[in-house]
Amino acid sequence: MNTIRDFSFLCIIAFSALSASCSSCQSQKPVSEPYQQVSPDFDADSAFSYIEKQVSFGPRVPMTPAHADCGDYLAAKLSSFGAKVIEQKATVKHYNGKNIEIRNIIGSFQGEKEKRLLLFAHWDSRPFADQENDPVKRNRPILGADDGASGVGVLLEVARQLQHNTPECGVDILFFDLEDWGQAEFDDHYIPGNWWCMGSQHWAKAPHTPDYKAKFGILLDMVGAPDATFMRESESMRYAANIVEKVWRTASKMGFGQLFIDKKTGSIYDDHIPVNQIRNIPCIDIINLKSKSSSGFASHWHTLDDTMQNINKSTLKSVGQTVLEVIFLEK
Ligand code: AHN
Ligand code: ZN
Repeated sequence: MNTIRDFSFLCIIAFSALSASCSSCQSQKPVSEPYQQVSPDFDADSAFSYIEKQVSFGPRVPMTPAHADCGDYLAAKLSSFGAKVIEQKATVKHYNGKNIEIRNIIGSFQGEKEKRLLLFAHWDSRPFADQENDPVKRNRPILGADDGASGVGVLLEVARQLQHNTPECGVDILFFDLEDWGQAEFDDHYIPGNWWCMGSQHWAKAPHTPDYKAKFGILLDMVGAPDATFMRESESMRYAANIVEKVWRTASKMGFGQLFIDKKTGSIYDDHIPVNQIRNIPCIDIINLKSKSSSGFASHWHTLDDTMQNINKSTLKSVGQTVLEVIFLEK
């Protein structure tokens, strides 16, 4: 590998070129970053405000007014960015025997393009904080600033950028519903079934356009924490190792290697699984995993601490800029 040598070589070239052309203008700083970004600048303040807005509705538990209002906000926002919005509504049977009305929200850019990329996140939030020890606390719904709203907030900012900047590929941004109503850990009776990711399971069986295809997909789940670490998740590696490679390499080139770590982790059942297995679209999951915690997730996961306190602009920037760059590099 000549990477380090090539890197310093490029730095020297860049620096000498700059000093030569800029000998009289003292105000300009020398640029030592050799990587030439092709994507527009991702605005982390903007992404942060979209997360705040979702959280301001309260917990977005399906079949509640806060959920309905937030859904309206997300659809209106995508539409305001010039996306063609389709809402997929359905009723699914849940483990508690109840029928739950779900709403997957899709915003498409350049719908006529055959080559498409799929970006997705879940927009619902968990009805109970079952990682809390206190029985009173664990029955309360979580705010899901990180678990849910962060991925959606980053993708809304991506959508805002796509309003004024046009990549080669068409882009579909998909907000899945009912990801996070898997059976509570405090439930005594385990009911066999696939109760996580029900919105994506539904969509994968019946996509919003018949026979929907995309070159590949990227799922963002819990991408806001200050100390986030993104590792190469096993199912992403199984179905889409080349996409993991592309995304992690891009992140590292852009200087985000601290977060996008070169390490493989175990499997997560997340929205990328139905999309991989049922739709055969190679998909990866960018998800904050913690190898030292017993759950494998961050300490605020499925607790009442999943609030704006755990959202960090620098993490949002790393993820958002990486995703934008991958989109704009794709031909
Ligand atoms: C399971 O815990 C089985 N899957 C994690 C998917 C998830 C929940 N992502 C966010 N919340
Ligand atoms: Zn969750």
